[in-house]
Amino acid sequence: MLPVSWDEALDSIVQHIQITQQRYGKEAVGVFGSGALTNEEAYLLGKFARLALNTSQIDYNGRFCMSSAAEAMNRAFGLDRGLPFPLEDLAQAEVILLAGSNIAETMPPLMQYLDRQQRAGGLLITVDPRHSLTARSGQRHLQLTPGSDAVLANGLLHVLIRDGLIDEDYIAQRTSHFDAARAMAAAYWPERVERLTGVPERDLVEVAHLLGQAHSTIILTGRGVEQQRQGVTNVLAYINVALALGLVGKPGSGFGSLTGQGNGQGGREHGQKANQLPGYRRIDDPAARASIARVWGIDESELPGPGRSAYELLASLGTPEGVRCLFVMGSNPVVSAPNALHIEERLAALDCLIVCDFFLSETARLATIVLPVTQWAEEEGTLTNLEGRVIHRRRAFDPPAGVWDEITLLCELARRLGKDQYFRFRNAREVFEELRRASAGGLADYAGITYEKIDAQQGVFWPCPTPDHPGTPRLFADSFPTTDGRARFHVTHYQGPGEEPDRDYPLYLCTGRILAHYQSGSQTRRISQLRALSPEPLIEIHPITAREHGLSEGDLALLSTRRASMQGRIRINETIRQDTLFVPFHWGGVQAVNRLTNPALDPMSRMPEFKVCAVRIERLANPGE
Ligand SMILES: Nc1nc2c(c(=O)[nH]1)N[C@H]1C(S)=C(S)[C@@H](COP(=O)(O)OP(=O)(O)OC[C@H]3O[C@@H](n4cnc5c(=O)[nH]c(N)nc54)[C@H](O)[C@@H]3O)O[C@H]1N2
Ligand SMILES: Nc1nc2c(c(=O)[nH]1)N[C@H]1C(S)=C(S)[C@@H](COP(=O)(O)OP(=O)(O)OC[C@H]3O[C@@H](n4cnc5c(=O)[nH]c(N)nc54)[C@H](O)[C@@H]3O)O[C@H]1N2
Ligand SMILES: [Mo]
Repeated sequence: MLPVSWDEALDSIVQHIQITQQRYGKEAVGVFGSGALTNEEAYLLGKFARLALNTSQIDYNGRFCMSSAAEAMNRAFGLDRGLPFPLEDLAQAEVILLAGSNIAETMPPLMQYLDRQQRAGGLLITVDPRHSLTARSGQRHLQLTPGSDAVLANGLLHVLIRDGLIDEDYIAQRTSHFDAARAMAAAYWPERVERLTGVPERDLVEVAHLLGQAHSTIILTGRGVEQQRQGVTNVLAYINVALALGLVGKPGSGFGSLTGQGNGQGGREHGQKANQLPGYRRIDDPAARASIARVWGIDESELPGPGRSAYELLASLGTPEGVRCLFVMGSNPVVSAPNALHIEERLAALDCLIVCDFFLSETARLATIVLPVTQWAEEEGTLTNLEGRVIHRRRAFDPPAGVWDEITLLCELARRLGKDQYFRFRNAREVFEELRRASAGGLADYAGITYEKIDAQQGVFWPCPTPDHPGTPRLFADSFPTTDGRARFHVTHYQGPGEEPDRDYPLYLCTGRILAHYQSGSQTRRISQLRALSPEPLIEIHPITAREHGLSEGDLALLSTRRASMQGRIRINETIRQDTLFVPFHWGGVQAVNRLTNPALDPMSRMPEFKVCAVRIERLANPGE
C-alpha cells in the first residue's frame, strides 16, 4: 500500500463517488456501518448516506447481531430496547432462563449479577446445545438440538397452559392474541418436544413448573436463539412464555435480549440501518420522513427509501444492479459475514472500496483506500448500553499525528461533495445536539438528554423527551407503545433450520465466541497474550463423534459445508451434543468458519443463520506426518 496525504485520499474518494454515480446512478454507492460507532458517528453516517451520497444503500454489522431480537420486540411490545429494565433487576430475580447466550465468556461483567442472584437462592436455567461455561454455573441446563428453540419455548407454553400456571389476569388486561398462541401451543405436547429438541419430557415439565411457580422470573435471549433463519420467531416464542407468565413490566421480572457490541443498542436507533431514520423511526413512514426532513432542512422527497439489508448489500457488490463503490466504517465482513468467501469475491469485484479502520483488517487489505481513524479512547461521544442507558465516553488520549476522527472525516467529505451546509459540525457534542432534535418524538427519544445530564446522573435511560424528564429505567409498567396499548402474542410455529444434517454433511455446525477474542479478531489477534491463550480456532467435538471420525485431541481437521472448507484443531468436549460441532468465528483465511456458514436469511429481520448449518469433518495430516 502506498501512503498518500489526506487531501489526495479525499479528492480521490470524491472522484470515485462522482464517477460511479454519473455512470451507474446514485444507488451504486453504498455504506456499511457498525455497532462499534458512537451514537454521533452512527447518526452522522446515516445522514451522510442519505444526504451527501443520496443513496438508500446503507446497512451495518448490527444486522448480523441484533436485528432478530429488535424485530421481535418491536412486534410484541411496540418498542425495542434490549433490556427494558436495569441490569440490577437480574440480581433480584428468583429464576433466570438464559437461552442461547454464553455470558461467562462474552459478557463477564454480567456474571456478578448472576452470582448475587444465586447467592440469594435464585436459580439459573440455561438453554444451549453446549454445556457452556455459563451453563456450568447454572442449576439446570436444557441441551436442545441446534435450531429448535421455537419448539422448546412452545413446549414450555404448552405445559404452563396445561398445568394452570399462566397469569390469566395479566393476559386479559395487558395482552392481545392469546387465543391464537394457545391454539398453536396445543400442538407442542411434551413427547413431541422431546422428539424435536432432544430435551427430556421430564426436564421440560420441571423447568415449566420452576418458571410458573417463581415470584419473579426473567427470560433472556442471546445470539444462539436469534442468529437463525427463524430467529424472530424463536424470540417471539420466548416472549409468548414471558407474557403468559405476566412477567413483562413487573419489577424483578421481564423479558430481554442481551445486546452484544459496544454500542449495539444506540447503533440500531439512529439511522444507519437500511430501513430506518433517527429516533428509531421507519424510513417508509411518511410522518417520520417529514419530521426528519424538517430537522435536516430538506424536502421530504429528497430522502431515499429503504435499502438492502447487510448480507444482501454485500452480495450485490460489483453486480450490474448492485453497489460499485462501498464505504466501510467499523466492520470486517471478510471474516464476519456468512458465506465469507463469496463476500470476499464480491468485495474484490468493486470499482472502489474505502475502509475506515485503525487496523489493517482482512477487509482493509482489499481496499482501494484505507483511512486511518481514531479509536475509542481517542474520541469523545455517547454510547447506549444494553440497558438503554446513554453514557458519555470521554477522550482519554490524543490520537497520533495524521489520524482523523470520523466526524471530521464525514463532514470534510460532505463538504467536498458540495453538501457543506448540512454537515457543519465541529465535534461530537454538536452532532449530539442535532441528534436530540432529530430523535424528538421518536420511540428512542433523546430530546431531554445532554452531556451534562449524563454526567450528573451516571447515564440517562431513554426515552427522555424533555430536559426535566429523569429518563426511563423501566419500560412497560402500565402499558405498551402499541396501537392498543397491549403486548401481542404471536403464532410461532417451528420450521427448522435452512440446512439439516444429511448423508454428505452429517453434523450440525454451531458458531460463536470464546473469551480471548473479539469478533472478527482484527483487534485481539494482534495482542500476544491473547494469541498465546488462543492461537487458532478449536473445533469442539464429542469424544464418541471424534472416535467415529478417527480424530484425537490436537489433530488438525478439515470442516466442509456446501459452500467451502476451513481448518481447525480438535478439542474433545464430552459435554457437547454428539451431533454438533462448535467453532468460534474470530479468524480469517483458511481458519474462517464463516466460509462455511449458511447465508439463509430470516424473512422478517434479514438476519443470517450463523448458528446452524450442516457440516462434514475429516482428519488432516499434521505437518511432518
Ligand atoms: N469474548 C468476546 N465477548 C464478546 C464478543 C466476542 O466476540 N468475544 N462479541 C460481543 C458481541 S457483538 C455479541 S453479539 C455478544 C454475543 O454473546 P453470546 O450470545 O453469548 O455469544 P455466542 O457465542 O455467539 O452465542 C451464545 C451461545 O449460543 C449457543 N447456541 C448455538 N446454537 C444455538 C441454538 O440453536 N439455540 C440456543 N439456545 N443456543 C445456541 C452457542 O453454543 C453459544 O454458547 O458477545 C459480545 N461479547
Ligand atoms: N459465524 C459467525 N459469524 C458472526 C457471528 C457469529 O456468532 N458467528 N456474530 C456476528 C455478530 S453478532 C457481529 S456483531 C459481527 C461483528 O463482526 P465485525 O463487523 O467484523 O466486527 P469487528 O471485528 O468488531 O470489526 C470491526 C472492525 O472495525 C474496526 N473498528 C472498531 N471500532 C471502530 C470505530 O470506532 N471506528 C472504525 N472506523 N473502525 C472501528 C476494528 O478494528 C475492526 O477491524 O460478526 C457477526 N458474525
Ligand atoms: Mo454482535
